[in-house]
Formats: sequence, structure tokens, C-alpha cells
Amino acid sequence: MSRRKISLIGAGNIGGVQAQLICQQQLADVVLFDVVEGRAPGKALDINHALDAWGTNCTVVGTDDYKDTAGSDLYIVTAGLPRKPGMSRDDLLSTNLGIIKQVAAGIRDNSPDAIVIVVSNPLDAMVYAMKEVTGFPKERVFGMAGVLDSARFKFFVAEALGVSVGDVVAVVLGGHGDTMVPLVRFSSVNGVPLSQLLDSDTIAAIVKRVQGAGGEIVGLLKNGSAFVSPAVASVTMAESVLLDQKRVLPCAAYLEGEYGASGIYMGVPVVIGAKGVERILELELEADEKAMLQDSIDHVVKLIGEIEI
Ligand code: A3D
Repeated sequence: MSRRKISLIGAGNIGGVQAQLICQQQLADVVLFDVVEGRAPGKALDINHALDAWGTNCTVVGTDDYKDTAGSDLYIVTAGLPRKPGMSRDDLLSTNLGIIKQVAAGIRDNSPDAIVIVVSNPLDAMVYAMKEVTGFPKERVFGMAGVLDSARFKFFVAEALGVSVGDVVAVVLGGHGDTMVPLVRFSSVNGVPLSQLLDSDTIAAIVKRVQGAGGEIVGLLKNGSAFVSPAVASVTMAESVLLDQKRVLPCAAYLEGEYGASGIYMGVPVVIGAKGVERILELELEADEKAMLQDSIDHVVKLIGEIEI
């Protein structure tokens, strides 16, 4: 059986780490694409020189030609600008929309059967634009945000309690922005509810920090945004597709009535397998959780309303 093929559109900070992880995990051969001359071939060559030490046979090719991505099983898209200190993700809308439209056309014309995971911000709007321009079915176009947001939630809980991060279960719903909804009631340490382990002020402080964690890193780095954890989160989703793992992961999925939203992308728990988003899981929410989620829905609806395809 020949190896699978993943194309990474954007060979910046996140794209470079994704290529490295995919090779190290022997998931697929990688095509790394970027518009900046030399960036993708340079990173590809560098990673290929580590293959021997990693004992892997998967290789990376760097290119600026979409034809080299033809026949890919899966694309992960990070093309676009990251935030600078003081910017919100929404400030990237018009610049990144133009880029995503180009990328979507390249994918549609070269790999009409591919699955696409979008990472570029503002996430919920960019993944919507990707679906509109490719015309791909909703199952095959989805976004990475919730896996990262819940990983951040898990880390802050583990840190506060001095327990293994692997024992923390944390659920985050909603758009990928300041209105995201960390769901404390569904979060636990191996089944023990957070409310039995932490006082309400500490939980509230953690929730706030999760909502602002991306901005906290932008403020510290001053020149770019988080890139290792977004790469890991998106490769986790890609792995669930390629190995048909049926993992239950929070992803930006296209909603048609679920959670009271229609015609938008937003973070919800889904089953990810070989067909992409195979099922959306609907949680029964209480009134205060519904109100927070509605805020997030309203925000995403407004953002998507600003898009012209
Ligand atoms: P960066 O290191 O700047 O890489 C982006 C790459 O995109 C650069 O190499 C550009 O040359 C390339 N690019 C620009 N235009 C095009 C184009 N038309 N076609 C192909 N490539 C192009 O940024 P990064 O890797 O740190 O972040 C990439 C994106 O991910 C940004 O929009 C971030 O805001 C976003 N991001 C999202 C999350 C989520 O959780 C959703 C987390 C972190 C970053």
C-alpha cells in the first residue's frame, strides 16, 4: 500500500512543526506549500535531513505550485497572517479571507476528493469561506480550535491541582475567540467534577485564562502567535482521519440546527474518522450555558455576515 499524502498550505511557524510531527509519526508523505520563495523547499530539506535519526521513511517536498499537491488525502491550511500584540483574531478577517479564497481554489482544482482542516484565523469565518469556495460537503471541511482550547483548559487545571494533564477532561464549545465557552460542568479529573476539587474563584480565573490564552502568548512572543500546540492539535485531528480513529474531539463543524445554530461553523464535539466529521454530539445545556453559547453564536454569525465570497 502506498503512503498517504498530506499537503500543508502555509510553511510558516505552524506548517513547519506540522511537517515535522507528521514525518516523526510516519503518518503520511508531506507536501509543504508556501508563496514565499524558498520557504517551503528550505523547511522541507531541513526536515528531510532529520529522517534518518527519526527512523522514518515519510518525506517532505517543498513547493509553490498547487499541482504538486494533486491527489492529496488531506490538507491542513495555515496560510495567512497571525496576530500581533493588541490585535483580535477578527482583525485578520479581510487579509486572510483573500488568502483563503486563493487556497480553496487551489485545493478544489487539484484534489476534489480531499478532506480539509483549516487553522487560519479568524477560524470560524475562514473555515466557512473554505467550504463555500471549494463547494466540498460539510463533512470534508472543518476547523481546528477546540482541540487546542481544551488542551489549554486541561493544562491550567492540571497545573492548579498538581495532577497529570492526561487525567483532566475539559470541554470547550463555541467560536474560537473571546466568547468561547469552557464548560466547567462537563469538565473533570478522571470523572471527579472540577467543582469538587477547586473553589469557584479559581475555576473562574482558569476559564478567563483559557479564553485569553492565545492572546497571552501573542503578548509574550510579540512577533507571532502560538505554533507548537496548534500544530500538535491539528495533526491529532489529521491522525484521527487517516487512521479512522473515530476520536471525539471539539472541532469547528458546520451546523444545521444543532445547538440552535444554522449555516455557520462553530466549535462542537464531533466524531472524526475517515470520512471527516462523521457525527456531531449534542450536549444538553443548562440555561446559563445556553446563554453563553448564544453570545458566541451571535459573534460568529456577525463575523460570517461580513464575508463576501
Ligand atoms: P506564519 O508563521 O506567519 O505562517 C503563515 C504562512 O502563510 C507564511 O509562511 C506565509 O508566507 C503563508 N502564506 C501567506 N499567504 C499565502 C498564500 N496565499 N498561500 C499560501 N501560503 C501563504 O503564521 P503561523 O503559522 O503562526 O499561523 C498561521 C495562521 O494560523 C494564522 O492565521 C494564525 O492566526 C492561525 N492560528 C490559529 C490558531 C487556532 O487555534 C485556530 C492558533 C494559532 C494560530
